Amino acid sequence: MVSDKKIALLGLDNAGKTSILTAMRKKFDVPEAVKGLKPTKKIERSSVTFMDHLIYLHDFGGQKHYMDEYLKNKMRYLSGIDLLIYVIDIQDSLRFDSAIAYLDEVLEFFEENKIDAPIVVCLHKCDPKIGEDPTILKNMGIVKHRIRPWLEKFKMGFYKSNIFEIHTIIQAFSRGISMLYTQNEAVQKFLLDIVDKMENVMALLVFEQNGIEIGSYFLENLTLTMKKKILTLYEIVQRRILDGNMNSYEFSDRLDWATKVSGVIQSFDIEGLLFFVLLILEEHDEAVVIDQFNFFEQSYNEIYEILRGILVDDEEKTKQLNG
Ligand SMILES: Nc1nc2c(ncn2[C@@H]2O[C@H](COP(=O)(O)OP(=O)(O)O)[C@@H](O)[C@H]2O)c(=O)[nH]1
Ligand SMILES: [Mg+2]
Repeated sequence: MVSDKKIALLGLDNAGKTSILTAMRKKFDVPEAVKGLKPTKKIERSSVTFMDHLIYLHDFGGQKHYMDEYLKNKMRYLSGIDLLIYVIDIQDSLRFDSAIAYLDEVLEFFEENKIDAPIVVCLHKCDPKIGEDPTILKNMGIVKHRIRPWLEKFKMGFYKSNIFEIHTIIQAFSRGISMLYTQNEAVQKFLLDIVDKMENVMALLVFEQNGIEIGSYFLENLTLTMKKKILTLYEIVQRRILDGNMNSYEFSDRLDWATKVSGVIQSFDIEGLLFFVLLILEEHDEAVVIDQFNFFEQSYNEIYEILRGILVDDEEKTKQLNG
């Protein structure tokens, strides 16, 4: 049984919703059946596959008359949502009031109807060149501050995104989607446990085959540039083991001119789905690195079982696998 999840993408018009969906479509496989839908009028539907789940994306048009209609018929449009992705144009400070009022209305509805969906807030159009711009930083501060009261009531995360760096969008979606699967907490806990027992770990990341992050650990104080470099390295070595038909690949590289690292990527084939685990160690003498890699290798069985656990997230599947 495939369990479908309903993901809603909401925000004012011009926030960037359709662009985000387009970016996701490029990245993920879209079943033929849902291609060729009409452009954003009321709700544009699309879907992506994540692990063995088909996830529907609903792009609610953000124009005023459509918004009013959703808000009038909230039950119809908003019930049954498993994950809300709310997009705010972080450059458009003149419309923060309306953007936040719209989100408030939706979340009040969730609250009244006990809809316990996690929420991803995309601080969108945070373009590569303006991420550190004082105006943009101030805008982000304002938006976060205004939304903050909801943090007590919902699982919620803020993510900077822009369409020029697709990984920012993938990351926001991944985090949101991973919040849908409680088992991911097991992955996260495992990562932290093992990092605790090791030395020199700079990053430990788990991805599924579409590039969706299942769990991650980054050493505190890593700069954004270093994290980006690690994610780029991930893409390169993942491609390398796929192209080379390998299960595992060890490498060395630099995160910047001063920081050398050693890394290993290992793939896991679980029920026909591929998962990748990437470990990045701060450079050390070879014996120490080998020792750490060996230690890490001993946990592969456990990783396998935990990842398998993610796939088995309904009773029927449990029975199917056990029987
Ligand atoms: N600078 C910038 N522009 C963006 C970004 N994402 C979307 N846009 C632009 O914002 C406009 C509105 O985007 P669209 O996806 O149609 O918004 P929607 O109404 O929410 O679906 C378009 O001109 C996009 O090219 C982004 O990350 N940065
Ligand atoms: Mg649109």
